[in-house]
Amino acid sequence: MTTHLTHWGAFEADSDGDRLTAVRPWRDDPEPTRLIENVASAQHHPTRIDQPYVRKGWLTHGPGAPGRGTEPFVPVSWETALDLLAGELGRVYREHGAEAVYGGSYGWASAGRFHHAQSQVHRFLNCLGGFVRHVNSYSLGVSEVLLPHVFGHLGFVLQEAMSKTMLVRHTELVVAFGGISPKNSVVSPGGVSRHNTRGWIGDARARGCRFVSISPLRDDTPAEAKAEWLAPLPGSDTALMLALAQVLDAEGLADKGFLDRYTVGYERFAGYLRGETDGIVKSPEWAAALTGLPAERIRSLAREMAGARTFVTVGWSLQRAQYGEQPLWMGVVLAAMLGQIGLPGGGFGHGYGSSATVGEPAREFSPPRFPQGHNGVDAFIPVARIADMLLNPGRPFDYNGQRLVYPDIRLVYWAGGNPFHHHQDLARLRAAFSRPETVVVHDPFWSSTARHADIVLPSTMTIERDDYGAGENDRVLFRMKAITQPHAAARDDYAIFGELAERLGIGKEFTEGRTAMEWLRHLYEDWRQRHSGHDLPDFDTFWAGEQIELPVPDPDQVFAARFRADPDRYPLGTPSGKIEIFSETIDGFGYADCPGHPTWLEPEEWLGGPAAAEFPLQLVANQPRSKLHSQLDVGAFSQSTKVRGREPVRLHPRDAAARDLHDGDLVRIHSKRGSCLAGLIVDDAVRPGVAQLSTGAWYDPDPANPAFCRHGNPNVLTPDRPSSTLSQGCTGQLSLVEIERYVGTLPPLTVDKPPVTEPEVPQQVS
Ligand SMILES: Nc1nc2c(c(=O)[nH]1)N[C@H]1C(S)=C(S)[C@@H](COP(=O)(O)OP(=O)(O)OC[C@H]3O[C@@H](n4cnc5c(=O)[nH]c(N)nc54)[C@H](O)[C@@H]3O)O[C@H]1N2
Ligand SMILES: Nc1nc2c(c(=O)[nH]1)N[C@H]1C(S)=C(S)[C@@H](COP(=O)(O)OP(=O)(O)OC[C@H]3O[C@@H](n4cnc5c(=O)[nH]c(N)nc54)[C@H](O)[C@@H]3O)O[C@H]1N2
Ligand SMILES: [Mo]
Repeated sequence: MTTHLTHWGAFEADSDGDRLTAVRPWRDDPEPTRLIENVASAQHHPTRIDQPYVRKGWLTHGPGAPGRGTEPFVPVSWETALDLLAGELGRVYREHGAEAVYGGSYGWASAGRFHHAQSQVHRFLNCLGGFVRHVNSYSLGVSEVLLPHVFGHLGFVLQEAMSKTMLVRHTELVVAFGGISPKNSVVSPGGVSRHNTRGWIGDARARGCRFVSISPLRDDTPAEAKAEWLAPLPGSDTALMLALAQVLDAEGLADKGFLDRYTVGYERFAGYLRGETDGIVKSPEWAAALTGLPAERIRSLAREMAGARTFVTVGWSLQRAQYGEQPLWMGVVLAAMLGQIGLPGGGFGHGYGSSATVGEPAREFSPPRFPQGHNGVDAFIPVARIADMLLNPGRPFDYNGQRLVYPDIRLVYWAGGNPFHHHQDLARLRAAFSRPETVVVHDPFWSSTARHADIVLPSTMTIERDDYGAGENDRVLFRMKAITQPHAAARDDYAIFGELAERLGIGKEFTEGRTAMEWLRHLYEDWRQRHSGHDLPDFDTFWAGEQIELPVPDPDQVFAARFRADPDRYPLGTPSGKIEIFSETIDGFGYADCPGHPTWLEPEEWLGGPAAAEFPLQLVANQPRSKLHSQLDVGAFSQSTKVRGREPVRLHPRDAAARDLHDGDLVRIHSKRGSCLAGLIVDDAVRPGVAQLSTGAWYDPDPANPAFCRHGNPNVLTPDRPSSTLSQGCTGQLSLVEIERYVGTLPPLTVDKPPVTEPEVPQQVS
């Protein structure tokens, strides 16, 4: 048995050289996940890319030929593919410069830190002169921009977060906005060694800690919490938090001492709470009308929070929405008013349950990394502005106090991500993807993005190559030795870039003369030397073993303890060094969609607004429980959750009955942007008025209508609307839809098979 690591956990496997013959969870994992079942079952699925392909029109007519996403692919040899691609890269860099190449290549790729596809493509393009990059993520697009203004860098909030051990020992009340999701906390970028969500929650509960889960889904918090479930209208959390704050303010429960010493701008904000600025007191009665929660429960909850060691956690999903700054900022303000930031088990957290990482104490140092080199291009976009950029070259836009301009992109290079999974309004994205002259994709699978490329190169999966990896903040570094040979003609991304680099005359810069195994040894030994005080095994010993534990200086980490002890010596990373309840900087930008303090702003698409008349259901497009994003959707565990082969959508019994819908029905979901098929599950764990359809079903567009997905990808429904001018983040989580029974013949899926191919044509002279 060989131990191996994925983003969703470690496993042990046997193989016959070609496929995994037995897979079981890593022996040290107390809460293994069924996601590991997807790996072996997907490895040789027909949707694995077996060899290089070029889109027919591109091959025949050259760069810029129309038909991307609809034409057949022509299989070509590696030699032909690499020659064509090297020629095209040379042309674009020569004729248009590095500013014409988008290499953001956002996406999770796979665990394993050397073969991390995004690092590989960045290093490669940097050797060619650089590329237009992205900043921020789909995960935390608002947090990354907002927190430095009001609380300190995101890394501070996540890496120095309160240890779960301290919640287990000290917390009396956890108030979790967005829940503490048992499905999401199985995952961490780079991997997870020991899953522990149910464990720590069960232990805290056994000691007497109470949990209040504020979320549209009852199962957003594990049963072990025995949580009280409050389900305000999705998108209304800011109103709820404001009312909690108003009670604290009005009843003298706000911690004045804390506010004076550690925050700025409370009085200005309190004027808004009290209705002095707009004539509206943000009372529980006011919030009851917006959230649908009883005013009395809001009032009593505020008093309970003030009377206990309380931990406020705001899930990442709340900021993946229009005006996503507001609930996050308001969560910080609420915790500040309670005055427990910096105390064991009290204060504020961001995303307990959003990732296995949050609440794991910081490691003394991170695992080795593959250097990405220097990017010679200044131009960038906030990651979720991809379609805007491709559709509007030269157009100015605002972001975080800056005025920027969209570059004119001729070539898009993607390795390790799937924009036709992650982006919103896929029909619009498809129109945007028709603009560049050339789109290149590396992927192990015929992902939706690979199907929208011109040059498609097959990558290996991690089980087919040697690597090592550890999750963000995870304390175990795993050896990830190849368990099988590569599928068909698939190659490592590193090998592909190495060959391209040779052809483009940058071979030495890119590879530095090393094979992949030589890189692993070099990076590891260099890292070991930098941490020589730590008795790390040499590379050969590590490679002969299986994993090593990384040192953790303070397992019982208390968030912001130093700041609390001495705010002058350990100021926060904000302009004032304190928590900014009012931000002069943000106020100075003058953005109507993000004022100078947390504010209730009514979203365009929520159940409390006029748009709900036409589309009366709130779609929650959250993360899938049976896979990571779109990865391995063809795998056994993911497939076992489908309803008649389509992605499941959950609806409350009341909403199903009102539409005469029944469990197991095929339904059509539609929004202002588009529509999709899905299979219905009727479930009272869903708040009335809410439809939950997770992301991840591979986009299977109707050939005549790209806005209709036959499989159930919610991103044909979601709007491509920025969170705000400040952050320009993704807002995929919430949108408005309607659902009806699907009548008519069921169109077969095509995305579970490889795309149409045509026999090899004679090689062109390029
Ligand atoms: N509506 C809505 N949309 C959302 C969200 C939401 O909440 N709602 N959430 C967003 C969030 S938080 C995120 S992070 C994104 C995730 O979006 P992505 O990270 O883009 O999604 P993945 O499916 O993980 O894409 C990874 C791709 O890399 C490929 N891959 C894996 N290993 C390798 C490798 O070694 N080499 C190469 N070349 N390729 C590899 C996989 O096959 C897959 O196609 O989605 C976002 N989209
Ligand atoms: N199994 C699995 N785990 C994953 C991932 C995956 O794809 N699969 N993806 C990983 C990634 S990349 C990320 S970024 C994290 C994301 O972590 P999160 O953002 O926390 O995950 P989501 O599942 O999108 O949302 C969590 C819950 O928030 C609730 N919610 C939605 N809108 C609102 C609202 O307005 N108010 C309140 N109170 N609650 C709301 C929804 O019911 C939803 O189930 O998850 C990670 N974990
Ligand atoms: Mo994410």
